[in-house]
Amino acid sequence: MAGNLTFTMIKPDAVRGGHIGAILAKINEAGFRIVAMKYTKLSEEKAGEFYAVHRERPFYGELVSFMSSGPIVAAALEKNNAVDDFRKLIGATDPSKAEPGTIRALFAKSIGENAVHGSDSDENAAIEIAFHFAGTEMFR
Ligand code: IDP
Ligand code: MG
Repeated sequence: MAGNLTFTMIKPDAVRGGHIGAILAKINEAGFRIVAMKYTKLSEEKAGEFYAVHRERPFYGELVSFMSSGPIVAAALEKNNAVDDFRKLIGATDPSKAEPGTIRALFAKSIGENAVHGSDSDENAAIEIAFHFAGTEMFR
């Protein structure tokens, strides 16, 4: 059975662009409920840890420095089929390939600075939520 939680970050490019409110509105309109949220900044160390699975990729250094370049909004979201439905809402990693109307098509600048993160599996959603939030910070 598909899980009902996913994890997102509004990335530094979208925060700098003033898109926090518009992105949260799209998330709510699509039927996701915010169960945890914080406005925070990742240290280089924390960004490196979060993206450790991409350690061997050529863009890892760039990704870590981008993700620690400014504040982010981190949130846990609840909806039936949350992981897949959220990936549909955000669109492809490369905004030039993202479906019209998706968050990345609307707000992303490039394949690296692509406005939002979305978990890719129920297992990773649980890991990523636990990375950012204590149980006492979640309201389900
Ligand atoms: P996803 O965010 O759509 O799941 P992943 O392949 O998991 O995409 O990559 C994680 C993040 O790494 C992307 O969201 C993006 O910020 C960055 N990234 C992915 N591919 C590239 C690339 O080719 N160049 C620069 N950054 C990239
Ligand atoms: Mg990914």
